[in-house]
Amino acid sequence: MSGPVQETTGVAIVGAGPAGLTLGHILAQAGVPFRILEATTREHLLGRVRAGVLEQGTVDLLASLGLDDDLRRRGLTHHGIYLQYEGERHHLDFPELVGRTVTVYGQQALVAHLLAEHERAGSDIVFEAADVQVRGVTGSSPGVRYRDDRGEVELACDVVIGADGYHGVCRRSLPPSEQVTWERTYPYAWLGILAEVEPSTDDLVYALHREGFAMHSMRSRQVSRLYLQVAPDESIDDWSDARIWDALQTRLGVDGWTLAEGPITEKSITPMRSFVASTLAHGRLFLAGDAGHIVPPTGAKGLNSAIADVALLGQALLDERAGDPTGLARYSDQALSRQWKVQQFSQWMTEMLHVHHDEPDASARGFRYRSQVGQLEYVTRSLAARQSLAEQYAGLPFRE
Ligand code: RFL
Ligand code: PHB
Repeated sequence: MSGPVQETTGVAIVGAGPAGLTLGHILAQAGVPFRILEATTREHLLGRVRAGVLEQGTVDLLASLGLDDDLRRRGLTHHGIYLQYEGERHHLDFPELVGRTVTVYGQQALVAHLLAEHERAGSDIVFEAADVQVRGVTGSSPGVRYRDDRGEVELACDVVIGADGYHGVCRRSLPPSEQVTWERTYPYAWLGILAEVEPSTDDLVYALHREGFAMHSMRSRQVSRLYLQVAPDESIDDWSDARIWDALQTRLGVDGWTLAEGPITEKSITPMRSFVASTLAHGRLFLAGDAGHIVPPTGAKGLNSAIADVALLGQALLDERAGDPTGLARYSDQALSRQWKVQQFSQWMTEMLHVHHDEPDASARGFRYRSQVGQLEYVTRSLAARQSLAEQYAGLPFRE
C-alpha cells in the first residue's frame, strides 16, 4: 500500500475566507508559493452572506493589490451612519468628524472577486480538503496533512497560516498550556435578511427601540440588508416575512419616513459573541481573522479585522523571506493590540444598542435602557464622543 502523497509549498493557508484569500494574493504578488486548503466547496463559499462595511484601510489594502475594480464599480461610499433612539434619527458625518468614509460592499461580492482573481492567476486552491491537521510547527519540518480526491496528502511547508475561522482546526491544534481564550456570549442574536428593494436610507441606520435593536444596511441600489435583535434560541421558522417586516417597521420607524418592503431572498439567525485567543502564534503556525478573534457584528469589524491581520502578517512573511524576522516575531502582539481596541468598540456599540430583555429585575432593566438612551444622547450631542465613534467605526490604523 502506498503512503500519503508528499508535496511541498512555501505557505500552507488553511481557509479560503477573506483572510486566507487576501493573504494568498499578497503572497502571489510577491512570487511566494502557497496552497490554500478549504474545507467546503466553491459554491458554499460563494453562497455565504455576511459582513457589509469596509473600512478605508481595507479598501486601501485591496487597491494596493489591484483587487478593487469591482469594489470601485459596485461599492457604495458612505459618509456616516445614523444612530436612532426614542423615535429620532441622528446623523454622524464621518468626513466632517474624522475626514474619512467607509464603503458598503458585501463580503459575498468580495470573496467572489478574490476567488475569481485567484483562479485567473492559476493559484493553488484545494476545495473540500478534509481532516486538515497541523503538523510539526514547533519543530524543523512544519506541514499540514489532509485528504483530497487523491487520498492522504502530506504537505510540507515553511509556515502554516490558520485562516480557518472560529470553528476551524488550527487554533485548536495549540496545546491548552500555550493558549488562554477569553470569550463572552450575548443574550441576543441577529436575524438578518436580504430583500429585493431599494434601500430606504442613504447611510446605515442603527436603532435602539424598546422592543430591541434594528438596523438598515444595504448591498446595492436594488438590494437592502436588514437586521433585527432576536432571542438567541429563536427559530427562523417562527419568523414569517410579514412578522419580520412588521418588527422592522416598528423598530426603524420615525415620523415622515417610510421603510420600503420587498421580496425577502435570504434570512438567517447569527449568534453574537466576543472571543479573543491570547496568542496568534505557535512556532511556525500563525492565526489570522476569525480563527483568533470574533466580535459581535454591531461595529462592522469582523471582516475588517481579518484584513488588518493579513496586512500585517503578509508583510511580516515577506520581510522574513528578505531576511528580517522581527515582524513575524511581533505579529501576534501587534495584531492583538489593535484587536483589543476593536473588541472594546464592538462590545460598547453592541451594549449601547441592544435591549437587555434577559435582565430579570424590571427596575434594573429600566435603568439599563434609560442609561443607554443617556449614552446615545451623549454620543449624538458631544463632538468629542461623535469623533471617537467615527474614528473607531471608520477604522483604526492597521499599524500603530
Ligand atoms: P471565515 O470567513 O470564517 O473563513 C474561514 C474559512 O475557513 C474554512 N474552514 C476550513 N478549511 C479547511 N479546513 C478546516 N478544518 C476548516 N475549518 C473552516 C471555512 O469553510 C471558511 O471558508 O473567516 P475569515 O477569513 O477570518 O473572515 C472573517 C469574516 O468572515 C467574519 O469576521 C465576518 O463575516 C463576521 N460576520 C460579520 N461581520 C461583520 O462585520 N458584519 C456582519 O454582518 C457579519 N455577519 C459574520 C456574519 C460571521 C458569520 N459567521 C462566522 C457564522 C454572519 C455570519 C453567519
Ligand atoms: C451589513 O451590511 O451586513 C452590516 C453592516 C454593518 C454592520 C453589520 C452588518 O455593523
